[in-house]
Amino acid sequence: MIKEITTRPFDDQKPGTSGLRKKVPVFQQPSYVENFIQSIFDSIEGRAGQTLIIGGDGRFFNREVVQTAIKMATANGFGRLLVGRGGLLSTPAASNLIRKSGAIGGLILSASHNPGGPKEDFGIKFNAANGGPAPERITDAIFRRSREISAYRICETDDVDLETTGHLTLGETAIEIVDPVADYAELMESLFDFDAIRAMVEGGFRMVFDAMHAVTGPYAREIFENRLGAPAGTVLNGEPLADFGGHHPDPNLVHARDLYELMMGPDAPDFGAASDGDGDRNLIIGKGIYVAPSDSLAVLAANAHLAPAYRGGLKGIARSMPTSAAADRVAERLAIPSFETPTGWKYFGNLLDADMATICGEESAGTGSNHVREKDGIWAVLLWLNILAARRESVRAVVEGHWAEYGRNYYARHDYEGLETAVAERLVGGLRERLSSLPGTRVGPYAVTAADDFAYKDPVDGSLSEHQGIRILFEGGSRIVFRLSGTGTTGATLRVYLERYEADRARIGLETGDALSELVAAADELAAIKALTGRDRPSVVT
Ligand code: VG1
Ligand code: CO
Repeated sequence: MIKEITTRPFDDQKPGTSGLRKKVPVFQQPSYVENFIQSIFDSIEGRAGQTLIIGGDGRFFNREVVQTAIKMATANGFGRLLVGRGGLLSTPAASNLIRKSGAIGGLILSASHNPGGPKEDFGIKFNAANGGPAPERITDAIFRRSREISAYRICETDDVDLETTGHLTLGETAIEIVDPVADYAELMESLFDFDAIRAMVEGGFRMVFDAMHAVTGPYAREIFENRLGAPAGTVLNGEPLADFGGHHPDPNLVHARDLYELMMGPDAPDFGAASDGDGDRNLIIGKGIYVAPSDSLAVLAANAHLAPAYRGGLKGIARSMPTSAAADRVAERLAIPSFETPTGWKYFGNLLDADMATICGEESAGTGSNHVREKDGIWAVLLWLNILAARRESVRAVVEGHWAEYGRNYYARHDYEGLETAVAERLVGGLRERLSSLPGTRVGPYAVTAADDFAYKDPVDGSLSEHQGIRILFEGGSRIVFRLSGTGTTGATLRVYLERYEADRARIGLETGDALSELVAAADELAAIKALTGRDRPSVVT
């Protein structure tokens, strides 16, 4: 029943920031999925007899690809497969299962915050034995393999029943259909003071969690409603749907607008949160106050010692380069190292494995710790809840207290989506050419102190990652970063990251838009965004 099927390579299977993401019809081409999965398997040394985790975020095409992955893993000699019931596993839950079961890796089927449906996005990501996204060395090998592949192996058999937990065997391979939530919920209970959070909830603290019809619904219900005693209905949009109810499962102020309006309204609950398609991002909104992800990272790091798992302190804090420097100020105060990595969680893996960093974060609403090797939406919500329970203060009081103590890094990201690739590349290329001439010049009120194309040398394995974004640094700690997205599926997305540091307590309460208006003008002056793209405003501001 194991067959070797002849195939021809595709030339576009290059993993981006987080796995291979394409439109569903691209993945539906004959043997497209099989080629990529075989290329992954061919890049895993010593896979014979090993354990592999398989699951995804439940989007359109998830079940079909789970079945293909099971049949191919069986034909490729894996000894044991752990598959989430219904084909579901959130990204952090998959990371946890890989670590807990001693698996050699896992296939996570997700396009994260991108929309789902027959004409929308799908994705496949490989995570390695540490539970983290495969490092560049492996994704490069997968891409190389995909360009020369000539055959794939698959077990021709009926589909496996994914709906009931239990054990079965296919050929030589043991398959377990596992409860996607149980191990993850247990891990969360081991990290946080659930008694204190429960007591806060029983004391009248009101929260809502918007699962955006994505994978976190079942996790959130089990953890917030069943284990922490929040009333039924705390979890909104809790049924995972193949098309996420027609929305983008992206927890930002555009796509989680209803939650935002609820939290800004007269009868707002104390705490609002949301997660994305695959459960690794988080949006945090207090009563009347949105918490920017970069601020959230800093606040979590500064207060992590209030949660049992981090009582002994942090080893270090890592942030992606475009993330604001607010977390660096916390690291400085704690006298621990801080790290600045390229965009994408894969760059945190070595720092976490080497115990050099404990908490990591990205401006794109991703925060996590050494408990797994992915960012983790529900973890971030629980750490916030644990901190609020310990401090007995509101989100607003905690955040404003943080600004008063450390100063405020005003921050926004402007995305220009769906640009022509050539135009976006010309814009970034133009900046790159002018980098060396910028220091010493002024842009509006800002004096440029440095400008570079960010490169990162991994302090653990010495690997070098170049061209990770254009940085223009100004006197006083403000800066603008330009980079192109590596997760989109149509055209190019330009991301412009704006940051202004304000130490003066009298000026930490401005509206973000007002605080950054001169920087926005400076970004256009530097990169000629309007002239080159013809856009007079960004598609999304977060
Ligand atoms: C985006 C974010 C990045 C994040 C990545 C994957 O990448 O900017 O911070 O790690 O998505 O997150 P890019 O290349 O489009 O800027 V997820 O939740 O989409 O897996
Ligand atoms: Co995600």
